Amino acid sequence: RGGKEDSRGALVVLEGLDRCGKTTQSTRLVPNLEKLGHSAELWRFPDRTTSVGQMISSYLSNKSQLDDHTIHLLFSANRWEKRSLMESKLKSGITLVVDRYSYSGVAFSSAKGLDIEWCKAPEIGLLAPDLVVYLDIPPEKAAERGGYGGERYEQLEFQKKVGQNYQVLRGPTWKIIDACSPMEDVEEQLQEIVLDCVKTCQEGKPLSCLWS
Ligand code: Z5A
Repeated sequence: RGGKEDSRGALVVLEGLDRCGKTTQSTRLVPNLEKLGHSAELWRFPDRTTSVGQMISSYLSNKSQLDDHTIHLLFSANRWEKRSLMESKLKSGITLVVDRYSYSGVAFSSAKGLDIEWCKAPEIGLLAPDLVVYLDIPPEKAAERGGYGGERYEQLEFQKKVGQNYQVLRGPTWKIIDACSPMEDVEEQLQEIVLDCVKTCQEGKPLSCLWS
């Protein structure tokens, strides 16, 4: 393997606590990649546009109540419903920059007290990211940023537990960026790491599945 015929786009995931800057950075990264001649798309989970996504959105904005296990499985289903599209986009050479993925699923649900292995199980078989960039911010700092407190989960104690769970999930494909640095510095570091990953995927790195 590794020939030109195996060239593909990269699956890049941004993770981190609420308000760490994922939206800011992912919306800068995609046009930056395009300017450098790479095809790229911005995705985010939850994808609130699907019917499953609308159930999730209603739950997050406290308009509906769901059992913790049920909402966990809905978040997972929301990724499964996009899996085949994700694979075909990657194989057609498009790099996907994904704002939150399975790690959010596990870190948030296990912060409610659900067993971490139980939380990981429904994610098995989804595509494994080539790169996970964790935008690292202390929960207290994140809380100082605008708009905190509107949705479910946007509470300091809860975010602290989520941060601890993320640490447990860290693996060899993870890179950590200090999310308290100025936006432009984060942008520059992110671009450099991602370009490296895009190159490896163009050279034919095979796709793999979670949890690997
Ligand atoms: N969730 C789950 O439980 N299970 C799952 O499987 C998934 C998700 C996928 C909704 O996610 C919730 O769903 C989320 C996890 C859970 N709950 N929480 N918490 P979401 O992605 O839709 O929402 P979010 O995480 O709350 O994203 P956000 O509010 O959009 O935050 P962000 O994208 O990380 O940050 P931002 O909007 O780019 O920036 C926030 C503010 O900080 C803004 O004013 C910026 O101008 C400012 N900012 C950004 N960068 C900087 C720097 N470097 N310096 C200073 N200020 C900055």
